[in-house]
Amino acid sequence: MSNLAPRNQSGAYIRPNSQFRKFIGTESGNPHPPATGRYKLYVGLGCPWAHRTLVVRSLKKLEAVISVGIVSPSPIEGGWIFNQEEEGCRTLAEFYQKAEPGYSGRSTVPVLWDNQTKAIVNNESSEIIVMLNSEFNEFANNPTLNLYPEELKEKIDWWNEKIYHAVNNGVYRCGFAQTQEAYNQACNELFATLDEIELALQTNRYLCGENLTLADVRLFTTLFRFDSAYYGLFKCNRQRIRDYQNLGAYLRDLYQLPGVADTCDVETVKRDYYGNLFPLNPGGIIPNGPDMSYLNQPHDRDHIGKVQCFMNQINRVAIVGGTHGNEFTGAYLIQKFAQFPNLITRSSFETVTLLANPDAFAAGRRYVEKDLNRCFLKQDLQDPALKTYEELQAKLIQNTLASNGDKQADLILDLHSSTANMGPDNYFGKQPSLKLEIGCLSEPS
Ligand SMILES: N[C@@H](CCC(=O)N[C@@H](CS)C(=O)NCC(=O)O)C(=O)O
Repeated sequence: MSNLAPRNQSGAYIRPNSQFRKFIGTESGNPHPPATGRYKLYVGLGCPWAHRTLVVRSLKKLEAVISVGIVSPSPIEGGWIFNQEEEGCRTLAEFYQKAEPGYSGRSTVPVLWDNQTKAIVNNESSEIIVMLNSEFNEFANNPTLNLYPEELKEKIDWWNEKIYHAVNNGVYRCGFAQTQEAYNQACNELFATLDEIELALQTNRYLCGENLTLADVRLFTTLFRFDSAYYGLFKCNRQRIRDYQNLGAYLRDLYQLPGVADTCDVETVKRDYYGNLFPLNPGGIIPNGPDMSYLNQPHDRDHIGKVQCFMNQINRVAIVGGTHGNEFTGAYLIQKFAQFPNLITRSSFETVTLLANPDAFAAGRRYVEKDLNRCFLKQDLQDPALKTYEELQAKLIQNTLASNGDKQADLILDLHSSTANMGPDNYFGKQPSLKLEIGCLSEPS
């Protein structure tokens, strides 16, 4: 176990640092300039760190620019072996030796290899994905995708730091802990962080908002392995990812991004973890389950960032009425809008009690997120030109800004099934600046 997993004095797992840390770049004198057909990635399909590089390669559409060589674990040799011999080497350890005679560190994947200078450029996944994101744009088929934009760097780095320790490496800290205390600490930190992410994903489609970033890629490859490997083998078993409402859907969202599923191989993940970490699974039996086909089910997260973006621009919201057939949607909307500091609620007792009813929430949530366009494009706007959510959003903001002045609310959400019976009193004695009727809704099919 201690060879498999280095530990400190209290039995906690310590991950060794990667040792090849050069960067591909255009600055003069750099022996590794960006080029097509020159660099190769060596990966093991079970490995979450290597998987990050495959995801970014795929999202940036670099398949024709950077080639891939696959290694598989050999329990007998205790390390990676090439599926096809590379540079005259059968094992990854030989390959490291050939590139750097006398190398005494671990022979890990991923490896970014320069075929021209015959050198390992870098073997640290967090740095390789930064290079793949920015250094190959002149050759990439998806050059405009920027997973590490300047304005989000601080936020991305903040999530990365937290998630690396508690989640990416956290699952290994659970699995390789050699004392009860070390396991307890790692497991508590892991689930406290997953809970925190779950909350953030309630109102953000991705970790840093509407845009997919490197922080999501880094989290994804751990989440993808969680239910099939870490939950069982590493004892990360407080709950599965699919049991989290937001994290489960977020995992499906990322899995379904173009090209991502092609990088995922759950059978290899199970075989590599259960079949090769002998001290944790001496019999080497590989479990049959779990059924991961749910990853292809709808994620319903397309609108999440958009709703938040719209809501951020409204200061004062009133919610009125809402007991006749609209309770589900109303309850859910109230929950969403409750984040506004200046919320004025005028909902009736029945609606408020529904806030405590999880089934009602689920129904309201399904409605709002599945069919947001229809939900907001009800007759009160009466503008047939408004066809899309974006057009509606622009109009709403324009209306609310234009009529701010003496109104109590920037936005009044009328949750009655019909406005026919609404007197002035229902709108706080004023005509609303904007009235949205969320009414006569039936469950989406
Ligand atoms: N910090 C490295 C970690 C890479 C790593 O630990 N890879 C594992 C596979 S999941 C490995 O190759 N282990 C072989 C060994 O330690 O001998 C990175 O992110 O690139």
